[in-house]
Amino acid sequence: MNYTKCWLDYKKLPEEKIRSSYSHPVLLASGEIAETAAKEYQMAMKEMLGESVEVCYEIMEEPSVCMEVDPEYSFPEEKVKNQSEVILNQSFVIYEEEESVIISGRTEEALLQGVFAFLRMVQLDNLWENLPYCCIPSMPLRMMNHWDDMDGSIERGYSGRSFFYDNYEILYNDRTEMYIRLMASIGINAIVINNVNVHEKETYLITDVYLNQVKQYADLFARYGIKLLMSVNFAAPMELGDVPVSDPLDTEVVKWWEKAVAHLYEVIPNFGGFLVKADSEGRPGPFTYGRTHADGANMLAKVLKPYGGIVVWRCFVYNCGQDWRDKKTDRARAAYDHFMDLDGTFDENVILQIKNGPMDFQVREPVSPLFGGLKKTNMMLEVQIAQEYTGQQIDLCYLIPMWKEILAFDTYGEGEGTTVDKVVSGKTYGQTNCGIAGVINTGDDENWTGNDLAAANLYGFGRLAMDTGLTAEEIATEWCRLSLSDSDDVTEVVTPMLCGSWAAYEKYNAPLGIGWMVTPHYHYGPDVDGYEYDRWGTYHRADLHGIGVDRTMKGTGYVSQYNEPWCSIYADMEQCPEELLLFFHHVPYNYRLKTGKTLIQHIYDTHFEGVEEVEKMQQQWATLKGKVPDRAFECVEERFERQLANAKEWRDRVNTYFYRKCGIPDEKNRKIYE
Ligand code: GCV
Repeated sequence: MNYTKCWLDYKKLPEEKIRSSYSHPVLLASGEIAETAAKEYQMAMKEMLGESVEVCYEIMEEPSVCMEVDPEYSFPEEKVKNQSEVILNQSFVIYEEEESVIISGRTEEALLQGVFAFLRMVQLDNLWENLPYCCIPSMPLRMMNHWDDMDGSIERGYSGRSFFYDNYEILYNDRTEMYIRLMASIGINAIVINNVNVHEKETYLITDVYLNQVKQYADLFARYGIKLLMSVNFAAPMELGDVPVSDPLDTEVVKWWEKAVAHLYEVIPNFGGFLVKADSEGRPGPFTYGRTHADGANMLAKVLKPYGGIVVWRCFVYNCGQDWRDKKTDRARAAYDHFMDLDGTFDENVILQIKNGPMDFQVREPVSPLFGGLKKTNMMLEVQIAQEYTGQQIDLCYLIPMWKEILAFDTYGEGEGTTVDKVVSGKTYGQTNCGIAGVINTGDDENWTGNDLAAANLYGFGRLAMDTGLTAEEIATEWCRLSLSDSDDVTEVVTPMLCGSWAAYEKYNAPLGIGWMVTPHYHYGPDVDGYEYDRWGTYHRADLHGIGVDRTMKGTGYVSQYNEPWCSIYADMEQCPEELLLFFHHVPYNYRLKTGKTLIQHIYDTHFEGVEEVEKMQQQWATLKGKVPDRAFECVEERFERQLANAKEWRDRVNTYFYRKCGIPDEKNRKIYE
């Protein structure tokens, strides 16, 4: 085995923590997912008790752990209010009955989730204080997006190569099974197995060349209650068939898809659906034929509908051939401009997948205004677990605090309190085809995520999707105790380190929401003007007087895409949240921030502080030698060295850049290169 078990590396329980019921699992349910639940129980207990346990299929006299499916189970009144049947069918409860424990799920999928939760709590030693434990998942869909390419590379992958593909072959081995166990254990219920950028060769995934092997994945996923989905190329009828166009309203095109999908479901009856990146960064789409994204998505949706499939359609649509001289065209506006007018025109089995911000997973962005705009459309929030712009799993950047902020953002879509969390979970508008998707950060590295600490983001994504009420600290501590060490000495260092790492990263990165300033294409390390005169629409507009993009009504008008009061708040330099100041305004270097500091002094200070914070994290990590597994210790130690070098490079490049632009010296006379 050349991979770790991450948070499923169950440790032996101390004798005094073992209950006799643990040795007597009873399964009162049938079906392959229920069998998986029992198998997971056995595997975990073998480690935790140090001996194998037999599963019994009838009620026992002795105290037992009873796993059952009860479709009628009625959850407490206050918990089920406003919950859809879709969510309730994913819900479970764990309670004590005399000396036994009952794990009861409304469905087999829910039971499996209940068993994972039970095992987690036993391992964390907090089971009994939490009983009765009732879990009603926050998000109906909790989806992973892989950007794995079939040649075995991973677009924006920072932890080795794909464990799904190599050289246009599909891989299937014990690692695949470990992977799916990890996913199911954190509540994932849908996985897209290939990159959204589907190039010609990759389109063959939907053909007989690969379908039987894809079926093997789909069947494995299904045993864990997870649906398999696939990214498809909108021009597949042209690339694979002899149809001369991909016009969604062309009958030949529709027929091509109908045939392809009918065959797909013949081979894989439990197939989940398609993910589509269309008219974006060179990918084909309906625009070529003067059609809308609703025309494109609905065409596929109608074809998939008879089989129960869904279409997840990305809103990451913008002009990537922009002229930097043009100050009116604003990439930030693009998603809203393209999709807002289509609200209410998408079929029921279409979900729009919307990136958290209007640009592209920067260290700081405002929340996409589409979440406050769309009301009659199924929506899904897309976040990036893979740390493309947030340190590439070299630098530590625990992203749960960022995602928590995004989920808690009040869109005012239906007045005060319409948070993103409520919108994408379906609570505001009553949708059930909705939820959250994460671009996954895994690869075939031994520890799955390159940096061992980056696995906290993976774990946290799933836990948050199941329960958005969990705090970033709770998730960090849980992950640390399950994956690194249960000792307080370790969690007391690791939890605050994780929780402060996004803020530290932001300090030495591009300032106050302006984003970018990264090395083009690679997106690691600084290059302040790297994208400034390029075609991607990602400008900071720094000159000798100031920096930032005017997105007010005098500028690009982007602020108008927000509901009030955000529109007015963002438009006003004095009221605009400072962490987003340069996203919304072109600000003079001598502008005074709320701290009393000038903008330029703030930039200098935060860049020095960022490096100091990395040095501190590095020193703290050094104290854990011998307290966490050696392999993890060494891996993270080496990453911190690289992070420190990166932070210094960011500090010096950014500070020098601005010093050269404005000529204003650092008030504290620290070293700024000239
Ligand atoms: C998969 C950014 C990334 C691309 C990615 C794209 C997307 O532009 O740099 O690698 O492509 O986002 O989300 O589609």
